[in-house]
Amino acid sequence: CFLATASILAQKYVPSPENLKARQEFDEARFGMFIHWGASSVLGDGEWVMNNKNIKIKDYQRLQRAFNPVDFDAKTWVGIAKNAGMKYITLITRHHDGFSNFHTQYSDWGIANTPFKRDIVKEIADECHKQGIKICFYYSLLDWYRTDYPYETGKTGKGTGRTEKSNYASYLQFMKNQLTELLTKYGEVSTIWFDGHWDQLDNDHDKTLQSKIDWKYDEIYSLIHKLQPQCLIGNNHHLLPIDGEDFQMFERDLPGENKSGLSGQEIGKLPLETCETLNGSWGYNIKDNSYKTPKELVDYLVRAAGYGANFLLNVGPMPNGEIQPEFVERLAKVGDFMKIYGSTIYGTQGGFVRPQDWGAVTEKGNKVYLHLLKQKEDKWMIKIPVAFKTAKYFKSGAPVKFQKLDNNFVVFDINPAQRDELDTVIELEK
Ligand code: JFZ
Repeated sequence: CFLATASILAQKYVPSPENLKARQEFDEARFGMFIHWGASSVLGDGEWVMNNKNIKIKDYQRLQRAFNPVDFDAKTWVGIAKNAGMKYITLITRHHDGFSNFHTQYSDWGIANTPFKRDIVKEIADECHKQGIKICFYYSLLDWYRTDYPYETGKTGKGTGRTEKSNYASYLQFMKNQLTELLTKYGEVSTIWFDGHWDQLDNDHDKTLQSKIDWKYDEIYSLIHKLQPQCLIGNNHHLLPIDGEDFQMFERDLPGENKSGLSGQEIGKLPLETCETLNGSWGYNIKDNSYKTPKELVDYLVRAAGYGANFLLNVGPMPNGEIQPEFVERLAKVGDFMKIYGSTIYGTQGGFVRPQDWGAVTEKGNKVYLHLLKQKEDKWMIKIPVAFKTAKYFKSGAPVKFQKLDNNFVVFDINPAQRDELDTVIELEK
């Protein structure tokens, strides 16, 4: 009876008015830059290298002397994101190797003790605020470095040479301390992006949140919302949103497609975000040349928008502090696309039909945008269950010939000269 009362008293999260406004702004942004960068970048073998190569903590620590990104310039990075049409940056503040990319009072394992010394999180956050783009922080729940992280129950990090037993109370306090730093010393933070929950799952396909430890999300989330009520919380747990979260993310998957084979890909009611890599890696990887083409990137962005989701596109900068030219070039091409077509993507909602093989639909106010990504026929029939008065090519404004048939079917006569190799957009006016 006491327990029942206690659980009734446990408060359900009620987002503040600032938070609801921030959700709406986030839901209008549609395109952001993910940045995986830190000590692991030095090895050029991805951000999982410590775990994958079973590098012991005492050996991995040597990266602290080696990480010296002398060519790093926050202004250049933020400029690259803005030029690509991105509205926010989600930066790794601390990944699974536990290395803090910011000045922290709670650990010696971080950027402050490299030859570089500078607080790159501060420099990027300040530059984002200056250039008017939002800054978001990725923060790993999983830690391969600290002895108090419950690695005995986790799946990864076992080869890293730890001897002490975990102590979750101590680890939780550490995370709270660092999150407090991140939310009090870096100005307005738009989202906190958690990752690592899956390290403690009993069963990857169990949607009941059966984690081997109680992460105490209620305590972590309420701390964040107390420090910055507008800050949106997301968690890469591949489950339906947990109480206290403000957006739902889909790693390497479009909402509802479940192509990654991960569990829990149902769509909840919160703003959506999907993330993908520009080549095949999150962290800098010198062997990875599988760059996505501008066309593939535009397809992904438009299809995400067709689901009503943001696209968080990742770059893994080099250890010297530069973003490699192959990334910069491709992002610039997407930026050229967004300069023309941005208004058919920003601030839109998913359209009357989910993305299809031929492309996707977005809507805004009295406008419906048909994005013909793969459609090749000049006579094109589609069912459009909304009444519309006019149809024109978005780019040129030229009218599109069409004929309305029964049952909402419409046949468009596509003029080949009006096609755009990336995305032919037809604007319907309701
Ligand atoms: C995680 C990280 O491990 C990775 O390094 C990167 O930061 C990415 C964005 O997120 O990757 C995951 C997370 C979850 C699963 C797989 C990879 N999962 O649930 O199978």
